[in-house]
Amino acid sequence: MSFLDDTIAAVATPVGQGGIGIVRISGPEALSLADRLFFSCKAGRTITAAATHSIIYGDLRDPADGSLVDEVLVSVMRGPHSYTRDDVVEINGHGGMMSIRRILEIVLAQGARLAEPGEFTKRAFLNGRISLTQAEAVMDLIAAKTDESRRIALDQLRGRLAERLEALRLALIDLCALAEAHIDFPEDDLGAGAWEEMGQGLEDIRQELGQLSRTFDEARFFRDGLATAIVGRPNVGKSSLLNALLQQDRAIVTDIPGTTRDLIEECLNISGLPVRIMDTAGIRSSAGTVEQEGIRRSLRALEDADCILAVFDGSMPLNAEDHDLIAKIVSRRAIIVVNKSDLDEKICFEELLPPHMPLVRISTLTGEGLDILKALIVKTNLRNWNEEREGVVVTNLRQKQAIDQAIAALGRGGEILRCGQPLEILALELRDALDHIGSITGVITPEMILDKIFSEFCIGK
Ligand SMILES: Nc1nc2c(ncn2[C@@H]2O[C@H](COP(=O)(O)OP(=O)(O)OP(=O)(O)O)[C@@H](O)[C@H]2O)c(=O)[nH]1
Ligand SMILES: [Mg+2]
Repeated sequence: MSFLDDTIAAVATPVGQGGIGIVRISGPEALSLADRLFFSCKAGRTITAAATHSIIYGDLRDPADGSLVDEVLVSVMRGPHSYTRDDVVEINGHGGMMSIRRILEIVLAQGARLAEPGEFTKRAFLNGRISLTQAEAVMDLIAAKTDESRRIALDQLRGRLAERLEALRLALIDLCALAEAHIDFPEDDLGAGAWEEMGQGLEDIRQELGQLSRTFDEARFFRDGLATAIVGRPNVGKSSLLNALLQQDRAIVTDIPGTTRDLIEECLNISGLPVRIMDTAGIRSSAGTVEQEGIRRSLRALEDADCILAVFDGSMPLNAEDHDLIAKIVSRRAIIVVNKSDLDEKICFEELLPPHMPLVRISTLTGEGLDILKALIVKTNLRNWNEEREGVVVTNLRQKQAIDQAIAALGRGGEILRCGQPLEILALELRDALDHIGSITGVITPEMILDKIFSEFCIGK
């Protein structure tokens, strides 16, 4: 449930020690509530009387006993020119965990309700300041792992996706109105040309949505990261590869096969592409209970990965386990990594491995080939990105699914037109497509979905 008429508060800065800590308050009581705690050194200076977008300095005291809680700067932003469009007060205190918690306590004791995760942004959306895609972009911006991810989130925050979708929605409303007018006044003959035009209009919108939907294939990596699993039989150098890519001694490396037991996941920035790289337990058949569980996790990581780095030991001939791995990855997006290039190569890998797969020779020991591998990870996974990155892209699964549902409804609508079926059925499909597009920007989005979206936000945002 969303309440819009009460006053909410939360700590807006990260937990821990910092130069300052901020308690944010939003709602009709924000100014008067903060005033009961605030004492300016200049007599008579109050938050309620302060100009909007001003900052005032003073003491914060607990009204219960008059004790000093902190020295603060208070920012005053009156609605509608604020983040939530309600009155907003931000209390900037010294950034210690105890003192900022104490400030929140006395704010809550004055009657503010502790904000739910994302509730400030939810209010900005419900009060009509931003669209739902913009609200989602706020979270993406906060979570952005690379500069390119930040740029994409910012683009969405500025409303580019919402604008594009709104234009398509308005075009669709026109078509819908035309169909519905003809249902109401069938005697007004529109002529064959009008129906053709309508069919074309539908198709144009469907094509544009299709183009948007396709950008998700690659754009999603910038939001969620490219899930990349390093797999291979024991001792080929998977953990050494993880360490070399991270340039840190993260995973244990030994010459004993079966060293890694658990998944190790780390984040890597390769030319702006956020990569979630996973080191896995070496896959083999003879293994003890603990290792078997590790191998089960390796196989699952292999299944779920967007991209697989299949590692082989270049100094050894291929064995049965290597061949098993090749069978598992042959139809997947994978890069063959032949490691230990500092040693003599025993076989010709090009002849034994699937020819369609990119292959790179590396040595985690000398660092040879690592740059080529990184470039290959980008090239294999971002095939269309150069053309797509300047346009509007979709990074969020919820948005992509709604677009696909709209595309399906428009496809059915086109078919109905072509077969000359009743316009009532066409109008239903068009309404369906409209609902799906509207749900993306939040023109119509069920409360349940809103709750789910905002619950993934952090507290205080
Ligand atoms: N000569 C040479 N040895 C390497 C290279 N990379 C790894 N090794 C050695 O290979 C052995 C195994 O390395 P790991 O990184 O632990 O191999 P792994 O694939 O993670 O092994 P498991 O965790 O058991 O599956 C260690 O002794 C490494 O020092 C390389 O490029 N050249
Ligand atoms: Mg290992």
